[in-house]
Amino acid sequence: MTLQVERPPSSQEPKPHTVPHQRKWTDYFTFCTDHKVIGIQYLVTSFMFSFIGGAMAEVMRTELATPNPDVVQPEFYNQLMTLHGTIMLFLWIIPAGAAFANYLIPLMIGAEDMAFPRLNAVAFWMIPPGGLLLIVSLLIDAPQAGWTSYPPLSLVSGQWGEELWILSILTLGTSSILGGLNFLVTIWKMRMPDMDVYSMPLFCWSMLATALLVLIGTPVLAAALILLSFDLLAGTSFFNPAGGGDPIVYQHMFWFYSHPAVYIMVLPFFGVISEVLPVHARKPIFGYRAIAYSSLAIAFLGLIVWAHHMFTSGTPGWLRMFFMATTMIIAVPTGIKIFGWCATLWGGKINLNTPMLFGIGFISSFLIGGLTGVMVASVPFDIHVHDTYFIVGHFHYVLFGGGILGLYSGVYHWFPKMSGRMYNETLGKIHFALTFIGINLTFLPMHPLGMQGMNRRVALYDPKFQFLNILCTIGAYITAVSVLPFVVNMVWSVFKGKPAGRNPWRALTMEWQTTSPPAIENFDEEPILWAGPYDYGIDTQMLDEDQSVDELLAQASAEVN
Ligand code: HEM
Ligand SMILES: [Cu+2]
Repeated sequence: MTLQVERPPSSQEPKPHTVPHQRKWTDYFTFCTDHKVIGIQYLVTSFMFSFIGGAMAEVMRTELATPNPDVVQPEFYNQLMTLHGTIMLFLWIIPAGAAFANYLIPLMIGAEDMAFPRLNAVAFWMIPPGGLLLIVSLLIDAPQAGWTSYPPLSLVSGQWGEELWILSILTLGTSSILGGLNFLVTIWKMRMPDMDVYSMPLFCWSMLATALLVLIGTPVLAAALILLSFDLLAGTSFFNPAGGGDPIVYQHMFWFYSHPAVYIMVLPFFGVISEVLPVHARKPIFGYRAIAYSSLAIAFLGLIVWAHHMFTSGTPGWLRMFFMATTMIIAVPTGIKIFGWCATLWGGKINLNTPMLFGIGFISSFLIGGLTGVMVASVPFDIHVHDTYFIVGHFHYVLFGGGILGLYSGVYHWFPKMSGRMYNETLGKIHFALTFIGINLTFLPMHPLGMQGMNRRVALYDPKFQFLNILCTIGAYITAVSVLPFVVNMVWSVFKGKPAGRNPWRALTMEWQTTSPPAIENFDEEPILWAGPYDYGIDTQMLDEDQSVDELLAQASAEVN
């Protein structure tokens, strides 16, 4: 079924180049409006922050290797815990999703740039100062109330650290809203003339759903944080029970954003996986429309389940039943996706290269996180494991499995496109093996720990939990070491990797039709849509030599439909 797909001959003359063909390296440090530069700026910046957030995790895990606070003091542990969570979410995984969206969406839909290129650059340039506010807080007085910043704790645990945290999240949230707006308009308005929504790659569908969530959810978080800021600085009592305020209202507003935020974090990578698997299994994606619609279904359901984070916050029983049921229903569209991915692999000519290994690792880890998610959606079980390590294990499987492994898969898959060179396959496989062993060793033992009652967000614990904690810590060290082959591979290959050519994977989506890396104006010739994004198996070589492009197009589209 596989074939060598080549771009059909074009009748159009190449466009004359009025601007230089490629970017200079210095452009990456400027307010550049090219979506490809911005995509790479997002990607590199987010990885820089991941090293900081990751180092914090390693210090925490070192502290947790023993039951006593002998490495860091409890107060500093709380600060590390808060900053680690915040950095990993708001400065790694969310910007990394935006990185792919920026780089890929215009290329995938045959556009020259995003709808609002300047706004795009503004959105990126809000991230470094947003991150800096957090890092600076370490020098003054870092926040300690966790990434959720629940009042009243956040109102009594250090004013300036908390305020810097709020300012940081407001900055990063604004960046995210501007980005989301841009993705939405770009996907809707900038598609090349013949591309209807059903010939759009699935990554675009997943970004459509993500952008909707960002636009609906993030402003609510911003409102909550502004009110919290008033309580903190101006002595109001929106959430402060001491002055008659209601801290539960904060929880509602916070989770109205933060539950959907889980999907803001993982949906882009669901999209990435839907691109990677068919290419490296040489098969059309199974259930294109089902996967496309399931992104929208996940987005919708994601917006109505927030109070499952509040089962133990005094939520009345009848209301808990509603949130329990709707939460469990999310398993349906998620299951549809997982089923579609597995069916795509089924009987495919699977090439077990690095993007594919991370893709399969993604499916298995996300499955574990999803299953423990259904467990905690059940009210009685959640009451038992609330605020224990079971939760920490669960959400790290979701975020590492559903997020970071998908991110790595995408990084390797599009590395040839972005850099014009191939990465080293052996180093890639070592990276995968260490990461996969590392994260499972770190996060699997957390489930029994939580069931036995080990509290989360604490630096000290009962000595009977030590053995499993040592396993977690060893796993965390292995995960840390796994970053080395990755960084070496990326840096070395950017300069020395062997040239990749336009389309090393013989993929069918539009971004592979142009040079690697793409020229400044993306396509040197007007791109043409001559097959659906996943039409592996349609043999374009059988078309006659003397056919015109129009005939070719007509025939190709007849075969697609
Ligand atoms: C080597 C990898 C990692 C290790 C060893 C690690 C370790 C930890 C530890 C020890 C905690 C504190 C748990 C507690 O005291 O309750 C924690 C919390 C957290 N981690 Fe990670 N983590 C890792 C990767 C990640 C990633 C990739 C993400 C997200 C993309 C993430 C997001 C979070 C969040 C949101 C929290 C909760 C913070 C809070 O409760 O305020 N972590 N992690
Ligand atoms: Cu949730």
